[in-house]
Amino acid sequence: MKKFPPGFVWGTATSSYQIEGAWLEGGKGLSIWDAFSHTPGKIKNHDTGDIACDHYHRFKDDVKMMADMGLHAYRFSISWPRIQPTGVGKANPEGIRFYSNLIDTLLEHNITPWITLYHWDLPLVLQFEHDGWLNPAIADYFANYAAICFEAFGDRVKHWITLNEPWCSALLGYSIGHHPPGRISRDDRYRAAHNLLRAHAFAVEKYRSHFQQKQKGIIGITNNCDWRDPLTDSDADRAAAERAVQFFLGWFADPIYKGDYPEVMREQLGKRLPQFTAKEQELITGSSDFFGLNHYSTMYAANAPIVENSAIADGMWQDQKVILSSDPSWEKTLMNWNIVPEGFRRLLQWVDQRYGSPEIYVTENGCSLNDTLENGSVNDPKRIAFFNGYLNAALGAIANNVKLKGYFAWSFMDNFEWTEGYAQRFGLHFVNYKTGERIPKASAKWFARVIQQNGLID
Ligand code: PNW
Repeated sequence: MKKFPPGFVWGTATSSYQIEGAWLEGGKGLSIWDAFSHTPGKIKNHDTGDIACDHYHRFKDDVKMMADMGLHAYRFSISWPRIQPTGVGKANPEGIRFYSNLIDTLLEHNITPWITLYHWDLPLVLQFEHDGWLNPAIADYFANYAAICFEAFGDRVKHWITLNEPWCSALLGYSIGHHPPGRISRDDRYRAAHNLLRAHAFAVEKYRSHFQQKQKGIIGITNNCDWRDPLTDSDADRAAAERAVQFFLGWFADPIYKGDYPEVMREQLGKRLPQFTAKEQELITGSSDFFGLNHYSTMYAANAPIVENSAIADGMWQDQKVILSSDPSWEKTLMNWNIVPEGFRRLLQWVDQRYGSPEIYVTENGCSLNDTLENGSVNDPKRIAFFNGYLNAALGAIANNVKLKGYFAWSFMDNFEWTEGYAQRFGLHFVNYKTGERIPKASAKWFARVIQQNGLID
């Protein structure tokens, strides 16, 4: 039988900047995404998150729709500048009130809140006065902000995620400049990543020493990783694929599960890779109660001893000595991401093996398609096939003893897809951005049925 084990957590996920809107309401400060999206040329069609899905005003209806789907859990993020408008100092009561109401509404509908503390919307003041993630002091600022949240919400919230995808923050923000602060640099990604990891560790330390015993929640981090399959069976390509995954996920998960960056990164990068102090190492080792994993796609990796003249010369692949490619037979999403469910199974098993069988929660997985509203409904068979394929792959991993405990579809509804603006639709619900109306897609009904059948899939 193709059935998920009892107790499996079924949820959907979103993030603050992508859905809330209300960018100047409720005493909120500006974030780096407010500034970036208002900078001409950065976002497709000049889209911004100013209004987005207007979730700030519509959250009660959204929670009702989640309840209609039978969701067990909802993963959302808190906008740091809604809580601390300048990133430091006293909490903004209106910000606290908004999330407090959201949490209460979820609990009234028996939906468990999973909170991400940082999904990329850094208070702008921390960027321009303090140099964002390049400043070591940010780890303390983040821990202080986290403590405000534990204090205000921890009586009702038992599932915490410190950071969403620090790989994206470091690489897209400080290496290729696609995300704010828009830096293009060879080494800043490693420095930003280092402070992201320190910030995570400091926040977890705060939770464990002041809140966890009383509040009895769990805390972890969510990392993202695409899978890398060797292009050929050669030893060199196999080693390249392994190296690529270590540079992707090992970069962030090795420090947490093993106390330091992967050996292969140290070998390739030498002094370019920062060092943890002994005290930091102690804090970071074992700093996640579960393994949060976001996964979207797969590519081939081939060994590339010299890639200085390569077309993919953003530096990251040069550091890895890897060249990526796709199989022409793979189907693609609207983001041009390859649909390869088998890669998901392999990744889950890789995590299981490398990190000693941790409990894994897939906190994002999904696809963007060219959805259209026709006669009041949205038919998205390709998304249903996507979920069906990836969930079957997940079942394959579970059959191999991987401790996968939950799955959050990305996303509850169409939303602001970063530099792509509203040109991408990842949602289970179609959003009409003119009227704000949400319409369940066929995939939402399919997903609801899976939950209703206690995790039985086709
Ligand atoms: C994730 N990549 O971003 C984010 O957590 C979401 O906010 C986002 O909407 C979703 O995935 C879809 O993009 C990613 O380049 C951005 O591998 C880039 C990558 C992966 C995830």
